Amino acid sequence: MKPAVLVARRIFPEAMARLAEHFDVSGNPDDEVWPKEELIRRLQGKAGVFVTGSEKIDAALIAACPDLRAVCTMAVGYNNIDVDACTAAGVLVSNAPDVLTETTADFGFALMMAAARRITESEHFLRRGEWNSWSVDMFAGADVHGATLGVLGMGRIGQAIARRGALGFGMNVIYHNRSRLSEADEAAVRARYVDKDELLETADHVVIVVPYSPAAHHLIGAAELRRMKPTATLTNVGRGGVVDDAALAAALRDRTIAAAGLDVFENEPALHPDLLTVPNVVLTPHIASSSLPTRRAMADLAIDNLIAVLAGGRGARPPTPINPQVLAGR
Ligand code: 8YV
Repeated sequence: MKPAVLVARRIFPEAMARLAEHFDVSGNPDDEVWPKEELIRRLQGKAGVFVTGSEKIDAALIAACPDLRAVCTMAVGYNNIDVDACTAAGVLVSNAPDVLTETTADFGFALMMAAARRITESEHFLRRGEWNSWSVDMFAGADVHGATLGVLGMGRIGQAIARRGALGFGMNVIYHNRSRLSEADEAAVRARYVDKDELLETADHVVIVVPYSPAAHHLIGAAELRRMKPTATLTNVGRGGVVDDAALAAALRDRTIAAAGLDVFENEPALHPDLLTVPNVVLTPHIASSSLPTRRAMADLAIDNLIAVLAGGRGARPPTPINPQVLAGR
């Protein structure tokens, strides 16, 4: 008998077909996540669950789903999963790193450039039919080439953004991270470590790629925004909640900083209403990893993990486990 697996949200038909080769699979046909009670009900008798970045897999859910042995997310971020509760219950958790690094870095760079060069703001001006003549400072923005790029959060995606800045755009790259890179890694991405205040005060463009954790909540708030140059931009492709969205909207309105590019939000998919009224922010709906090949690779990696844990036989190792210690107990 094949192990039973639940797919908590609509995914590609090809991914469902691949799962069906190995599992007795049932899925959510919709993009909406199920309410918690319904998710728990549907998880009864399931050995594995395929999730994305939004379903709350908390201690209560784990306690209510005693058959569960694997929680595999197609996201790299896993702040929606209580890993400690999973570990205590012997449930393997995996995420999907690496496969989305370059795509997400491309998008982060694009958002930063769009904010710096005022691309969506000027497009809206065109769409409103307001372009009547040339003017010397029309939508004059900030340069990206040769500017100072400050990367906050120097994991895989941060390093990929730093490389783009240094090698592609001749930027002076500084970074801040909980831990410093090795000398060799710093040399590879041509980035110099600074403290957070120096990064905020010196960068022309700050790009945030910090995962969410309670310690990172509002890492950037009103006080941090005041440290930045009035000509600077702030881009966030990490996680909502790392930036205080109300404080950022106020800083954009008051021109404390020049512009922002945001792909992630505190209460997404709901946006802070003030962000919708300031013109100098580029807003996208959490799509930084969304190229088709990358989303397919993310889904495949989650499936690889499910197969290894639930159908791989003795000794099969999931490729990207978060809590591999639970495997030792099996
Ligand atoms: C996902 C992300 O699109 O991987 C992550 O952590 O934020 C995005 O790439 C999202 O979480 C859905 O899986």
